[in-house]
Amino acid sequence: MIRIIILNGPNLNLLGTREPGIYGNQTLQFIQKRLEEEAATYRIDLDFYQSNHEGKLIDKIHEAYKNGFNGIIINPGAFTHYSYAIRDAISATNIPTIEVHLSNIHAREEFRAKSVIAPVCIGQISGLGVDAYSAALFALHRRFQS
Ligand code: CA2
Repeated sequence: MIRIIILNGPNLNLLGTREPGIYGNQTLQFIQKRLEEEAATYRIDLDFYQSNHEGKLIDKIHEAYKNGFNGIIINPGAFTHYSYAIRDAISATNIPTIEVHLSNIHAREEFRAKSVIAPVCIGQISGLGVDAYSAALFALHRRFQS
């Protein structure tokens, strides 16, 4: 069975409670449930994890490698823009990874347009709200479909 982990970075635990104009009004728990339903239709085994801590996200990437996960979907939050440590973890483990963003990072402040993570990912999906995660899951499903 294909195993995929969805990682969410800092402040994404606040989803649905603040700034609905930018990030929508769905909570992270709701998003998780929706993605678990979609994963089940693809027969994908899905893990879901959120942390506000850079090192914990890196530990999860290492764990995914040790446990033979096939793919990663990551919304690194603001770490997107400056975490060379998360970038190195993805690059070192070489697990096919898709970077996702709820908002369009190219249509906001200038500092958000730059991702230091995207160059080590197989793709980046930004600006489609929760559908960014669904699109990433679909893309990984297609990639591993035999
Ligand atoms: O658009 C995205 O998904 C981001 O990764 C979200 C990050 C931001 O730093 C990135 O530039 C783009 C921030 C997540 C903050 O989430 C909140 C959710 C609700 C209320 C406040 C913040």
